Amino acid sequence: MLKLLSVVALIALFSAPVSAIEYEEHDGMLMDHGDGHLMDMAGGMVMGQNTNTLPGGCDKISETREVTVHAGHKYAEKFPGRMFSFDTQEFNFKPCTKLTVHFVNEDNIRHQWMMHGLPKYLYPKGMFHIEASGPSKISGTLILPPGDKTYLVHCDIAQHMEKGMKAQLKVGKGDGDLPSIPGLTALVVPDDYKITLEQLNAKAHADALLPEPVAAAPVVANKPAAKAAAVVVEDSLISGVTVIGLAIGLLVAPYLSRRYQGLSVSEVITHVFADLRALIEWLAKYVSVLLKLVGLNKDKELPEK
Ligand SMILES: [Cu+2]
Repeated sequence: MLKLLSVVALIALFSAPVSAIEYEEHDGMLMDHGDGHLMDMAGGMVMGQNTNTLPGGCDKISETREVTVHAGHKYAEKFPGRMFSFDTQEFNFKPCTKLTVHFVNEDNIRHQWMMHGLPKYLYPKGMFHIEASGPSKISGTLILPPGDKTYLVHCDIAQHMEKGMKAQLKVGKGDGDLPSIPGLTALVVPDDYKITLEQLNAKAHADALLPEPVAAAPVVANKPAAKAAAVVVEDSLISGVTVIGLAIGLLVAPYLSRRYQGLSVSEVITHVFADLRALIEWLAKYVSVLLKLVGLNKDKELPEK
């Protein structure tokens, strides 16, 4: 009898679901921050919530619908080359539908269900947006506008749409299909697996009309490594300076526009020349320091030769 019981206990143990995911339930916990913006401290958020204001052109709510959308890596498995996806790529609703979306994030990262192109007088930035950090369920409601239109739905976390988390929502008949929707429409830029990396680089060179890499400056005998190192130093120096220049430009542009605001043309010119002079003086100092550094490195190399 004891043996039988233990066998039964063992069977029960092994047939129990293995580590079911713990889902956070955001609904009912969200704080209303006004303007349809709801959020909680656990990473759940709804923006553009609208449960009762009719969009212009809607006489009444045509119907009330609910849809559950799952989001996660596993839904991308059937789309080769994609990483994230929703379980549904196309939604269809009548104009003026009151729609509640139950969003279920099944990954241990943040995902969104973000809809674009809605009337801006009703939805901030024309967006309705549900977001969940980690495995969780969260719901949001909006009222769809009238007319036939296709709306973009995606996850706006960096690269998630490009990696497959993209869908379309057609109100009425919609007004066409969006590109690059997994399993639905063709990629805007199709991958070409026939071309090799070398061919791609050669093509890029030809396209940019770049000169072919110059073959060999004077070779230091038996020291190809030293030569390579010298080339690398030169390359990194150029790209480093370029990057610094760009960064300075980006940082300085807004400052300059503020600095010269409200001045007459001649005043601006005077200021620009004074500033340029200061900048050149500063750059001269900077370059001389750099040259000194390069000189020091050369000195270090000399004993090896
Ligand atoms: Cu995402």
